[in-house]
Amino acid sequence: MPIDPTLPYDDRNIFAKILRGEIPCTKVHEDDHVLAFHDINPQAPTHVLVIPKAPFVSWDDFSARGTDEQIAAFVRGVGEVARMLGLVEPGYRLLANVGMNAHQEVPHLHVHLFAGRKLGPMLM
Ligand code: IU
Repeated sequence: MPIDPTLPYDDRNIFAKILRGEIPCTKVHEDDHVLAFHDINPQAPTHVLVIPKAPFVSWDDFSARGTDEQIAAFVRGVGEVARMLGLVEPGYRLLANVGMNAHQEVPHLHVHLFAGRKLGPMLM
């Protein structure tokens, strides 16, 4: 079920549990600010989720409340994951769903990173 992104952050969500180590994930990268792991239901040969360690519900919440330092660390982290996985050539796609219409299901900001096949010009 899509979530209501206007609700306050709820640390019972699945990605908060992953961050606390209560639920395992297939980790791709981790630093002080960012965790990246493989999506359990991949939609492309490479489908990685990149999340900030700090509690933000969505891209909207993050862009409004995140500090410049948090935002810079997250943006750099996403780029680093893509470079680390060797995805810059021939390319990759980033996607962040926000709210009901976009079908955001987990109320902790995550950026999807898709790669490994031609993704086409349209929305997935
Ligand atoms: P969405 O943007 O909120 O719709 O994406 C949520 C993603 O989280 C979706 O691609 C799920 O397959 C993925 N996911 C996961 O990787 N591990 C989980 O335990 C759960 C969802 I629940």
